[in-house]
Amino acid sequence: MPTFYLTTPIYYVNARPHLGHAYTTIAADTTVRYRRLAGDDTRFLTGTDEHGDNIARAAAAAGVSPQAYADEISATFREMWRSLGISNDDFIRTSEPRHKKIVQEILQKLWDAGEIYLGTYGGHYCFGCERFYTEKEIVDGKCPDHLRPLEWIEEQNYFFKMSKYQDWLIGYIRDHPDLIKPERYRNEILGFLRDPLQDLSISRPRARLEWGIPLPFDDKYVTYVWFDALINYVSALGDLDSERTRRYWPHVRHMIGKDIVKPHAIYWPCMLKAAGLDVFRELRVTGYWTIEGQKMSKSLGNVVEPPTYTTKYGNDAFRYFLLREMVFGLDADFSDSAFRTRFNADLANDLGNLVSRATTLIVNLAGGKVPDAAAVGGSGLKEAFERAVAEMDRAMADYAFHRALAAIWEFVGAANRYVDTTQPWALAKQPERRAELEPVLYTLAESVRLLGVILSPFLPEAAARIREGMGQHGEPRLADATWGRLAAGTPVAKIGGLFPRIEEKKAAVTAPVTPAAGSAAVAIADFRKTELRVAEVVAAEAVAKSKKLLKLTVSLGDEQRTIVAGIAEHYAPADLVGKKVVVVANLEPAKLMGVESKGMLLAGSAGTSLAVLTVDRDLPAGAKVS
Ligand code: ME8
Repeated sequence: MPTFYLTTPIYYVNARPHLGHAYTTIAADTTVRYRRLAGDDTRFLTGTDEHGDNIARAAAAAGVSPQAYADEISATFREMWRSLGISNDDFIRTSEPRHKKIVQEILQKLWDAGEIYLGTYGGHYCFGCERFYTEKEIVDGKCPDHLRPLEWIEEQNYFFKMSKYQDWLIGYIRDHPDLIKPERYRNEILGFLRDPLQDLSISRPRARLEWGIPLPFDDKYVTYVWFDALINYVSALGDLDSERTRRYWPHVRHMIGKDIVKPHAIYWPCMLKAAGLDVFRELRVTGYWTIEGQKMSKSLGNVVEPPTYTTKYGNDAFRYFLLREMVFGLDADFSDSAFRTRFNADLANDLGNLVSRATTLIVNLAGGKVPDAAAVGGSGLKEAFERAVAEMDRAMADYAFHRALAAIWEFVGAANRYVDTTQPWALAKQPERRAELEPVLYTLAESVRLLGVILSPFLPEAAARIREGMGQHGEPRLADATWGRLAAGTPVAKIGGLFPRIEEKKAAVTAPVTPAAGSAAVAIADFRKTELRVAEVVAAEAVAKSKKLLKLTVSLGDEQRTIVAGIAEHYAPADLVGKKVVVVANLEPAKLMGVESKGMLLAGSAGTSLAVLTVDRDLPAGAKVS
């Protein structure tokens, strides 16, 4: 049985949990739930990072002890994950004795092995980041993150001999191409490693900072917060030689945000190597969320906390949006309008509608029992399902949640089209065609049952409701996601209201996309000059040096063309391949960033949202649009 141990960052207890923390934790939760569904032996860890200057100062400002302060905020995180349905096996706090013990054990080991020495350090220090900055990193004498002046500090400190691991680390990253992903972060780290690596100051004098773990070999010092925090991933498993450590440590993977790549990709492997522990298997780095195009920050007052959405629309809707909207590793934007659009289109219309229609038909036309029939061969749904599962599996190995969901939604779309074309309600009215009805209803029931299995990592609550309505008991397993397993006679209940549509406020609907007043009327004859056609995207790639443009190769049935479209900020190339889009086919060719475009892709936009026009039933590539 494969073993899979995944961790999130442990979050600082100086801020309440927000959308960014929630995203990383939800993405990790989805991954672990997927591995569990596949039958792996999994372990999932999250927790809080509680030591250091920042916390000590925040506690002082609040007039409480650092421990009391940490207790309170740590509990907020724990409670937030519980309410969001996060399935972590453990929650580690760095102020716990079990953590302190392992940190001290590792420090002692490194000290005994001569990996640590006492030296003098002087440098530009940012109290916000709790770290020294190199000359290169400083911007106008200020911390690039906090934009506050840095302070020059000189003190005796203990150093970890990190510099001696530079060549080893470069070699290790080169030999393990999958260690750090996406690629851009791996390149960033290899780029950083072109400059000499410094030794790492791993202590802070207690005279300046009390709130930390004392060094076991000199208690006038406490451990530097990163040296302390990173060890949580090990300490949470127990003693270094415990059965649990031996079982899970060789399979550890870390998911983090792009802000903390350096400590994870540089300090941490060197620390592990020096301590004689295996290096993690994977470091997976997520992009950052902006809010309506702006950085999320307390000072801007735009920090999104999950309950704003989850109490109104449910945990699953929030999860779905985050997982579907962000291309893993790239930045993405959160906006209220994008949330509503996805909710209504994907969850209410596509999924909710399918599940409600299918179960209602089975209840009304088959007495609420799965009919005794085989699935309809040749409906294409079995194949559509198998394609979706294969693509979902590939995508999940890449942590490409958006691709996994897009693949599942291809299947949802196919199932909805199947209802439209077979029209079971009409079949039921024609006695001579009743024999066709039962296989159709079986096919629909099977489609819905399977969604209850494969959606479970992404939409755990909705998937559980689907399974319950479809008479499925026990934990779902990926092995059950095999077409045709649904037993005749299984009771089916109507599953309505999974995702009730969000009714748009008038203002939002009437926000003019194209100003109606003042736009000139076009004669029909003129409009007819525009040749609109359905085109299938066969390949898509980014246009070099352009943030906005994608180069698409589309098929118009009897010919292929290149079309350049300004949609790179809204679609990943992989999302477009296979889509049937609408293009203007008789436009004069134009060169965009050096690439000749023969035609134009049609898309709608409102504010920061953009959606490519597709056809809602299958049409062959090349079909005329009028
Ligand atoms: O850095 N978009 O903790 P932290 C996406 N304690 N993710 C975001 C985000 C945003 N706008 N803002 C924060 C620490 N995150 C250390 C970690 S690990 C041994 C110690 C997420 O509370 C993202 O995962 O500042 C980022 O890496 C993490 O929160 C930072 O959390």
